[in-house]
Amino acid sequence: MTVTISETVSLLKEHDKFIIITHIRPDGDTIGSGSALCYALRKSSKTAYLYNNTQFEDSFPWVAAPYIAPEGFEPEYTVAVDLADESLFPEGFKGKVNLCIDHHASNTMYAENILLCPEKASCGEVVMEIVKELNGGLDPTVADLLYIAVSTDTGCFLYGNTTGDTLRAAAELCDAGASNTYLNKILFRTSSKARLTLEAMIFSSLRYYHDGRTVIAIVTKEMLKEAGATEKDCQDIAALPGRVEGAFSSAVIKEVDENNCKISLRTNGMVNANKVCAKFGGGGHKMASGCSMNKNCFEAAEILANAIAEEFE
Ligand SMILES: [Mn+2]
Repeated sequence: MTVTISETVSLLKEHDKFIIITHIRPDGDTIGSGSALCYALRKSSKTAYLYNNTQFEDSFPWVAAPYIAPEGFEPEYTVAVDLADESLFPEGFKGKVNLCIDHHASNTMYAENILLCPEKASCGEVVMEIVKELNGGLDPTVADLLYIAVSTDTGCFLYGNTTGDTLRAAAELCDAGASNTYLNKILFRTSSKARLTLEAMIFSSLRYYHDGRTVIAIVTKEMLKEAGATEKDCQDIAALPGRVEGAFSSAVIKEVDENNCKISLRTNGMVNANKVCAKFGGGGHKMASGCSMNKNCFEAAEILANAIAEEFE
């Protein structure tokens, strides 16, 4: 059943012993939204915890830490945040979801009650409205958690999902005491040494095709080893080669093993990324798609560049 913000707040007031679940490969939105909701429920004298998502350690572990459920906690009411479908449930989670709070238009309506706001750039903006009604306002702690959610889902307000409403929500969080300068620095202007070493290696070995309109980066296992990079250091590397001026299409080809690689293709829309990747059994969206090839990375780069050229208008 679809519920409104007020009905969601009533459901939260009527129940207790909450467990809040976040999606697999958790991002700042699911973690910030879940932690903020947990904090707000505790502030209104409820018992609330975050389900112990085994992947919290890969993504802002310091945000979720104060809220993780102890072993043996027996919840009575389950809330999912920023979680569009059951295949994204965190590892080990079984059971039904009483309430889902989300902003993905693709939500499969798996929950008993759903508050869905697809017009919002982040789930954090939906949770913010709930917190205001539940607690009668925002305090600096919850404002920080919600700022993490809103800012990360919009790439620090750079992505196309950012609207005037998003910026107004962020402004309200700053007014409520969110440490925006500090959070922007640690979320968007700080990288591990391994990540920066890897970026330097990627930028210094870019391959240019079609007068620079196509830019391809190759990431081998050897490079990862040399940089000391783990999976965590590879987040969003697909966006790096597209920063080159004049690039219409950009790809990162990541070595899986000697004769197998994974490809992430991004375009400015002039080339249909989905069509290119479909040629190799992959797909996605017009401006961002992926596929695999049973080739070594260097062969794959040539094949991909040719496939992109076939799609030029
Ligand atoms: Mn989100």
